[in-house]
Amino acid sequence: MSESSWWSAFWLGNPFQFSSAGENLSSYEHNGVHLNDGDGEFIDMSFLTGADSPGDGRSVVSCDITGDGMPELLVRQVGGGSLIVYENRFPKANWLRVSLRGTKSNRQGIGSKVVCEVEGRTIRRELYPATNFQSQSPALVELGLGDAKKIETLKISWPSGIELELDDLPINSHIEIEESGAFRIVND
Ligand SMILES: [Ca+2]
Repeated sequence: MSESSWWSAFWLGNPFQFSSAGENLSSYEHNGVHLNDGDGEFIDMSFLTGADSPGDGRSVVSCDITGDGMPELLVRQVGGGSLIVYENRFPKANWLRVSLRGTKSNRQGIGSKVVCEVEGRTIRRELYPATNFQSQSPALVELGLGDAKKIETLKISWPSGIELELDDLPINSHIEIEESGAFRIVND
C-alpha cells in the first residue's frame, strides 16, 4: 500500500460514527469523576455520577449554566454523540465566584493565582481556562465554601507580580476584582 493510500484508509471513517460502528480511539478507556474528600484522598464517583462512559472523551468544561453558584460539567466525546451536560446536584452550599480585571496584567487576569482562607480551610485556584481540547471554561474562579459564612482572606497573585489581599468579601456572590484592589458585585 502506498503512503498516500495508507493515510487515506486511516482517515476514511467518520469519527462521529465510531461508536455505532463499534470503534473506539481510546481502547474503551472510561471517563472518570473523583471527589476530593478534603483529607488528601479522592473518592471514585464515576459510576454514581453517570460519567463512567467509554465514549472517547476529548474535553470537559466547568460552567454554572443553572445560575445557582454550583458549576455543571459539559463533556464532549468523539464517539459519545451530542454534548453531555452533568447537572450539579450536590447539596446546596455557599460559594464565591470571582472575575478578575487586569490593568497591568492581561484584561481577564489569566494566569493569576488565588488563595482563599475560609474557616480553617485553604482553597487554591489558578485562573487558566484554556485547558481543554478545542474548548475552554469561562475565565472565572469558582470557590466552593461549604457551610462557611465568612471568608478570612482572598489573596491574588497577578501575572504582573502585584499581590492583593482582600477580606470581608460577600459570599454567594459573583464579584469582579480589579488589579487595583477595587471590587464590585456582578449581577449575572
Ligand atoms: Ca449550577
